Amino acid sequence: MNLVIIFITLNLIYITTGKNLKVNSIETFVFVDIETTGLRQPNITELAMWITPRNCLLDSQDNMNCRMLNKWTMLFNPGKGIERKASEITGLNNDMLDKYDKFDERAGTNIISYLSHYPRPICLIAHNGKRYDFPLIKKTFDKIQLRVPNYILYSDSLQILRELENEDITKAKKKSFKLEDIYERLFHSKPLVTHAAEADVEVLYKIALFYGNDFIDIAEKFASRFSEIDP
Ligand code: DCM
Ligand code: MG
Ligand code: MG
Repeated sequence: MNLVIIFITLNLIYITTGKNLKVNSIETFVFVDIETTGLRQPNITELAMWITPRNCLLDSQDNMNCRMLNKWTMLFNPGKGIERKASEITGLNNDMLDKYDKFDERAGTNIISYLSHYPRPICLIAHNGKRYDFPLIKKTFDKIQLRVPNYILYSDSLQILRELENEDITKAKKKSFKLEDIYERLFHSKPLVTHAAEADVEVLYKIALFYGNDFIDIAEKFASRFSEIDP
C-alpha cells in the first residue's frame, strides 16, 4: 500500500513538474531541421537529420571526420501552398514537390523505424525546436496516429547555446541566437547556404562540435521525452 502511494506521488510530481528528464547517457544525437510552407499553419516540405554517436561529439575526437556520421534527408509534398517568403528562402516551390508523397503514415513509420536502428536513448536536437520544429513534427505524427517510442528524446539547441554563451538577458543590446549568427561568432564567417534543411543541420552540427562535451552536458540537462510534446 505504501509503495502504491509513493508511486502515485512520484508520478504526480513528474506530471506536475512535467519537464526535463536529466538523462546522463544519450547514446545517439540526431541533429534535425525542417523546412515548411511558411509561418501560417505550416506543413513540412523537407526534413534532414544527421545522426551521430555520442563519441563523435567528444572533444578529443577528430570530429569533422567522424567515420560514424549518418545522414537522412527527405522532401515532401506539403499538400498546401508554400508561402512566397518560404519559397524564396528555401528554394522550394509547389511544382517541384507535386509528384512527391506527403508526410504520410509510410514516411512517418520509415523515419521512426530508421531512428530505431541506433543505440538508445536517442536525442533529437533542433534550433528553436521546442517552439517550432518539434511541435510541428509531433503534430504531423499525431495526424497519422504514429506513436513515438519513449527512447526518443529532444533538446533545443537555442536553449543549450543560450546557456553555453552565458546569455546576459539584462543587457540592453541582446546577442542574436539565430543559427547563422551563432555560427559567425564562432567561425568568423556566415554559412554559405541557409534554409535548406541539410545545410542548417550541418551548421548546427558544427556548432555542437565546437562545444563538444559541454554541449552534451547541457543537452542532457534539458532533454525531455518526444512523446510528451503537446503540439
Ligand atoms: N520561415 C519563414 N520565414 C522566415 C523564416 C522561416 O516562412 N523568415 C519558415 C520557412 C522555413 C521554416 O520556417 O522553411 C524553417 O526555417 P529555418 O530555415 O530557419 O529552419
Ligand atoms: Mg530550422
Ligand atoms: Mg532550416
